[in-house]
Amino acid sequence: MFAVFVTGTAGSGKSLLTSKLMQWYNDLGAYPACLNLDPGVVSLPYEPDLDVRDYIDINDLMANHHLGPNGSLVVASDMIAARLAELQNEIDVLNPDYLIIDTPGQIELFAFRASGPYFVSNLQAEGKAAIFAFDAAVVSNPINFVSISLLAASVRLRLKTAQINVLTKTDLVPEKLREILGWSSSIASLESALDQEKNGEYSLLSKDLARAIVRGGFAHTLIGVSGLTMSGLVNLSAALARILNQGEEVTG
Ligand SMILES: Nc1nc2c(ncn2[C@@H]2O[C@H](COP(=O)(O)OP(=O)(O)O)[C@@H](O)[C@H]2O)c(=O)[nH]1
Ligand SMILES: [Mg+2]
Repeated sequence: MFAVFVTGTAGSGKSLLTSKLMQWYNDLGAYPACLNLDPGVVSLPYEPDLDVRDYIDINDLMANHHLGPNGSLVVASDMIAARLAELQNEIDVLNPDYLIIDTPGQIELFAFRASGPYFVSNLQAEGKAAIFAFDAAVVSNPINFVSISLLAASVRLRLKTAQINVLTKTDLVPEKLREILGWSSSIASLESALDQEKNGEYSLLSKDLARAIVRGGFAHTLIGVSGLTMSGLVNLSAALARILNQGEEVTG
């Protein structure tokens, strides 16, 4: 089994991408399964095969521990690691080719508390990869692009696993798409976009950060995908196969 963690900021398209990866691998003839790790999610664009909400009930936490919605989400996230053994049993029974793991809406609950990195390192799988979603609607401005790139690098440092950076919602930015992808593959084009920013102080600061990200080896060409049209899924699954299985897709 190969495990794919789908991470990114709230609303960046993680859950829709999870559902499309399921569809993609099903269409290939492989056996994918999906795990929802978001204890607070109300509705999902897919039917999870495994669901942390079966183990942790946010409403119970709020009622029994006198917590508000945010406090209960924090406690719930911390409880996820404690339920890993039970989840692992359920995963082993299903024994899928690919386990697609949709992570909590708020990235800090997964990546920046203890339980997410614990879960990533202790889940038993033949290969593991993380996807980090760059929301095209957010990163169409070069300063935002640098800011989200920093967050992606930070998640990489926390999860300590191979990571693929993906540009989601490409269908929303048809005119800007080539330019945004260009920023991810060429520091010169990112710097020239930052030069055109009106605020000189933030332009300079962003350029320094962008260079540090490149120097640190955190900059990778983004793979553009759309959860609406499924464009780019072929490139994403090829990139995942390179990390997980020496380039081989599992086709059933
Ligand atoms: N146009 C478009 N909308 C998207 C795409 N991916 C997600 N969305 C929308 O963006 C919103 C947030 O997506 P969701 O998958 O729930 O994000 P999550 O919070 O990261 O799980 C939803 O309204 C989705 O329908 C995409 O590729 N294209
Ligand atoms: Mg979601």
